[in-house]
Amino acid sequence: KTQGKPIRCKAAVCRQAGDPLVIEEVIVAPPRPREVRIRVICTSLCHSDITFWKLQVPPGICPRILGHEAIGIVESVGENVDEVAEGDVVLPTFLPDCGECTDCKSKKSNLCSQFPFQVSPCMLRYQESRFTDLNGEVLHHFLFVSSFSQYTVVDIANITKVDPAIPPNRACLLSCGVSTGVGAAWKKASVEPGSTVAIFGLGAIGLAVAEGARLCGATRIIGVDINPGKFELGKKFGVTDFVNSARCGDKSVSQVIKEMTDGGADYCFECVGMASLVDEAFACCRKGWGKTVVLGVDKPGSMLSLSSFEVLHSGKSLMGSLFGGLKAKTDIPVLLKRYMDKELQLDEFVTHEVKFEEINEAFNLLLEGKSLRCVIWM
Ligand code: CXF
Ligand code: ZN
Repeated sequence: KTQGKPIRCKAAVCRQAGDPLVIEEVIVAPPRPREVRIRVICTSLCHSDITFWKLQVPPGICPRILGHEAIGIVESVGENVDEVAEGDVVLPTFLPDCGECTDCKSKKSNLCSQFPFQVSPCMLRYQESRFTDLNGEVLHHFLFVSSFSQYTVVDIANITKVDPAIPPNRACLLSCGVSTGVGAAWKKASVEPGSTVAIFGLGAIGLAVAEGARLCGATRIIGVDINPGKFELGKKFGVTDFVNSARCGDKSVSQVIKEMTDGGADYCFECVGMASLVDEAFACCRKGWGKTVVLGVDKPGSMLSLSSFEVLHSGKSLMGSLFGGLKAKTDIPVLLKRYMDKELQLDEFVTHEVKFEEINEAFNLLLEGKSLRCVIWM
């Protein structure tokens, strides 16, 4: 029995920002009150892992264990945990859902105020790490998940119990990327049947927005990307039209989309993480009722250039969202059921699967734009 004892296992450690991960033996401490130790079954690589892997700041953030899109089995629970038990299949999520605060109790938000979102190097409730290397050096956490380890400790606020019948290499996608995209269309924008949608950036998140919009009954889904090959790919997820933003001539993308849609799209989504594209998306959502949702993660400090006059006169809305506006514990099981009922597509997102030892290959595939989701089997 491992319960209550430290576990020695393998983890892929980011020793230095931007350097290949190093697979090494680590020690994973037992869970403290309101925490759960899970054996990670598989994890998939999300672009945010790459964004933070490259980041040199804050100083002292390395060594750390990245990874936040995963599925696992509960190995043991800390004190005061009755939501899950040993053997349960769970999805960890980076966004806490405490279920107790004003925001978690409201249908209108998924931004917990008891445990506000942060890229913390520690456990949620304690300024501590559960990881050490064999020399006793502390290894930091990432996004409260750190799934690039065969075992990890996650707070109960970041855990959703799921139906074990779903294949793990599909379910893990609902832990971050696909949920974020589908949720943005479904919960944040509330796309209606018959609407026109424009999606800036057809990576996994943009394609998941398309999938969500398709499920909501959107009739026109316009994909915008600089890679023309994304149109064929996008069609699988409901993309009906394509704009190559690198080939718009003297027109701006927003002009092109306004002309295509006779005045603008009902819903626009920015999935690249480029402030100038948020401006473009806002510019081509329809006056009066258009909504623009920001999903992309741009560099800290990048600013929009909207004029207040423009916002006033347009009657449009601009909204941000983390995790697509979804509440993990209530909404992930709904998406999971829709996959089991063959409505929501997940298989199509998985372009690659690798063994844990090949985790750096998963990084290369995503960096080179060759993969949508690469599942890493632990
Ligand atoms: C992101 C969302 C924006 C901040 C960092 C984490 N989510 C997951 O990939
Ligand atoms: Zn992610």
